[in-house]
This record gives sequence, C-alpha cells and structure tokens, in this order.
Amino acid sequence: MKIVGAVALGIFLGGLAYLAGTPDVSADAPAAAHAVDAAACMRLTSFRLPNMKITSAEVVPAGQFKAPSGAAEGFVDLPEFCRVAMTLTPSSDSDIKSETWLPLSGWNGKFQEVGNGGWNGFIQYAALAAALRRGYATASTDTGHTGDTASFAPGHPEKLIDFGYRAVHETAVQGRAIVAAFYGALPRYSYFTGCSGGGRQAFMEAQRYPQDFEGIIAGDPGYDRAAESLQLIAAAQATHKDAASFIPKEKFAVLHQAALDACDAADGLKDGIINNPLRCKFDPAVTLCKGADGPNCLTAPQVEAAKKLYAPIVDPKSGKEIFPGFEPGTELRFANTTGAPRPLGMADDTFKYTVIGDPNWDFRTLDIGKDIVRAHETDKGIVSATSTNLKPYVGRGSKLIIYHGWADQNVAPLSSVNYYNALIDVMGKKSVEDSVRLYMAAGMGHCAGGEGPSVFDTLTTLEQWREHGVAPKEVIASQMADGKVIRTRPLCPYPQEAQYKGTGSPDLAENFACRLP
Ligand SMILES: [Ca+2]
Repeated sequence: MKIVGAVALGIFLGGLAYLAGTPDVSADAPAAAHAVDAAACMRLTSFRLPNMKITSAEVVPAGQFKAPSGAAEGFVDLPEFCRVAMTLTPSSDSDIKSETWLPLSGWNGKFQEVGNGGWNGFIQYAALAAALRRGYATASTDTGHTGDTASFAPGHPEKLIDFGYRAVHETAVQGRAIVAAFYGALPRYSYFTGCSGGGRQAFMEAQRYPQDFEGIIAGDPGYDRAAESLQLIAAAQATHKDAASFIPKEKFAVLHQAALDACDAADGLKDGIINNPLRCKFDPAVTLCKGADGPNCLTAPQVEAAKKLYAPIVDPKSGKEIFPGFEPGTELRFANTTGAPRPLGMADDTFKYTVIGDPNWDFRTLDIGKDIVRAHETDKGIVSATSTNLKPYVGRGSKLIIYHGWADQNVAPLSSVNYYNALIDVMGKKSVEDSVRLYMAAGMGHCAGGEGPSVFDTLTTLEQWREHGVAPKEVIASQMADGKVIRTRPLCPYPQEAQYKGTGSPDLAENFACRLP
C-alpha cells in the first residue's frame, strides 16, 4: 500500500482500521480531532489508497457551488465545504466516479452516503447538498457509468458488478477513509439513504456489506430488480397487447375514481386517500361501458388490461407469485408506467441489455415463465438484492428503516410488505422489531407526490434510534401545495395504521392514532 505526501500515519491507520472492519460507533468520539481549513482540503490531493485516485480536492466557498450543468439553484444556501472528487478502479474495467463533501465547520461527526435511482449514472448533487446542510460529511457515486441507461452493461460484467453493488460499497470505504484523513477522526456513525434504485442499493448494503453502515434508509426499494422489471414489462404488455387494449390517460382518471368509490370511505374516512389498499376489493369491471365506448367508461379489452395491472405476476408453471401488482389508488400515475410506447425505462433496459441482450427486443414477446428464469440466471444476485439474512447487519446494532408509498406506480408497494414479513419468518419478530421498521405511506406515489402526504424525515428517526436508543413510533408526513403544508398525517410502523380518532380536522396528524387494524 502506497501512502504519498503529507498525509499523516495516524490518518492512514484510521483508514486501515476502518478497512479492517473495526466499528467506530462511540457516541463520545470528538467531532473533529484537528482543525480543518483550505490547506487541509488541498492536501487531500496527495491522499492515496489502493484502487483509488483523487482527481481534485478544493474548497467551495459558501453559496458558490454549481452543478456540472451550471445550475446553482438549490445550492445557494450551502456552507463552505471541501469537495473531493475521485476515480475508483476495483477492477481493470472499472471507472467509478465518486465525490465526498466535507463541511469545513460544523461537522456533525457523521458520514452519509446517498443513493441513485433506476440505472442512474450520475453524482447526486441535490442529495449531497441535503446531507451537507445537516452537517454530514457525505458521498455519492455515479455507480461506474454515465447516463441513465443499462446500455453500458453488454460485454462489461465488471461494470455491471460496479453498478449492482461495488460502487456504493467502495464509495463508503473510500469516503470514510477521506473523512478520517481530513478530520483526523472516523465518523461516529455512517448512514446510507436512498429511494427507488437507491432503496435497492440500501438493501444491497444491508445484505452484502453489514459493516459499512450503522443505519440505512430504503425508500420505495426496487430491491428485486429482476422480478420487478418483469412485472413492469408485463404491465406494458397488457396495455399494448393490441390497439383495443391500450388505456388512454384520461381513462386512468375513470379507473382512479372507481377505485376511490370502492375503497376511500371504506377505511373510515372519506378523504381521497385509500389508507390500506389491501383491505379493499376493487374490480375494474365496474368501469365497463354499458353500451358504446365513451370517455367515462372502459371497453372490455381495456378492463381486461386494467385487471392485469393490479394482479400479481404468477409463474405459469409453478403457480408461485413472482411479484405483486399495483394497488388501487395508483391510477393517475399509470400513464407513465403503461401508457408510453415502451415499458418503464428501468425495466426495459434490464431486459434489453442484461437479460435478453438485444437493444431491439420487442417487449410484447415477453414470456413470463421463460423470461423470469432467464432474468434470475443473468442477474445472479448482482443487481437484485433479495437476501433476508440481515443477522450480520442487525447483529452490530445497526438499524434499517424502509418506507414505501401505497400508491407507488413504479415499484409495486406490496413487495416491501412481503420483504418485511419474510424477515420476520427468517429472523423472528423480536429481532426484526429491534432493528427494522417499515412505514407504508397511504396515497404516496413513487418516492414523492401522490394524493397523500409524502414529505417526511426518516433520517431524524434513524438518528434518534441508532444514536439515542429511541425506538421509532410514528413519523409525521406532510402534504404540500404551493409551498404550504395542507395536510399532516402520521406514518405508522407496519402493521399499524393511522386511524382517525373521530373528532377534529382530518388534515391534522394529531387527530390520528397508530393502531393495529
Ligand atoms: Ca380514506
């Protein structure tokens, strides 16, 4: 191992201790062991670890950061920080870009890595900024490729591994080493936060690298990339079977209203939100046109297609469920998932570039029984993160918070419930309750938006849990319109649900209680 320049031996040892997997979770550790300044930032250019090269280290003055696109919006309130860019090469075909941002003052003594969605190959500047604002040293990776497609994957198995799990892990290891080099102290706690594809990365970390983080937040996790992609393609196949099966955007509004008619008031409160879609039976056949086709009803082929969007995908041979379908209440966002000329890009790319190996593949030819086998064979656990063995992770006292919108139009929300229940089967209820929480957000779309409150802060919940032993209960979610809070509602630890107490404004969280249904 080569150590170059003015980097002190103690710093090297700090990095080494981490690399050896020594947990450093003392709440009493000093936030910063030595003063940091612009010179300390510039000295990082001579910091070396194996398979890592720092390409720049510079101080960004307060409010001066601009994204590579030139955008300054969203960054003007950032404090002064040391911006470190590096290239990681864990394999000869690797070209992973990562950045670590280090606040010059007010470091909270902690490290946070942020995740990427879909096939995302970009540094996540907005998420880095959010972490920096809270005093975190923070890191992000482009996952080893550039762009938002899987077209890099054919012929590059090592790059697919980088995307699947290695880039996030290496960024955690190197990012923490840089924290140690800069501040002279390892972070007291390291956390990972991500949604969608970032939720998949979150699961991957908890399953594969239990030493990396003391706390992980997985939002709307698309953790079973193979099966999830198959379900999304099957949904597009259903609405593109022929011209008659296509459901135009305005008819999804008809379906949505019918779903609300069936399920909204049935949860005890008519508020435009389906509190738990599992406890409601919705049959799209209620929208069938009585006579000729019209704007307020669905034709028989459209009803047939709609039914497939809500139904789980089942292996025709074994009869086993491969992946759940979407839930009633999601319809206003279905046009993005099934109304476009091709399936959702994330799923389309998974099949075109990693399963089938043909960029011109016709998704209408999807064969569920055959193609799920091919999807698992090509995935080999590289991109899909389905292991339920979290014992090494929770055994260190580390915590996992999962949240998922019940009206998620990209990742079928029941997949998170299924994973949580599978954890209980494998690890036992007590072990799961000691270390894992699942919050299902009624009416929330994919990672944001929807008809229900979708703005909430699980990071504070995680900090309180891991650092102060405060077991999470409800999390207050807000619904925003024109920059104002128009509704608040508690998110409850699954399987509890937010139940209206019967008096007071239904737009205020205080008038709800978390109870078992
Ligand atoms: Ca309701």
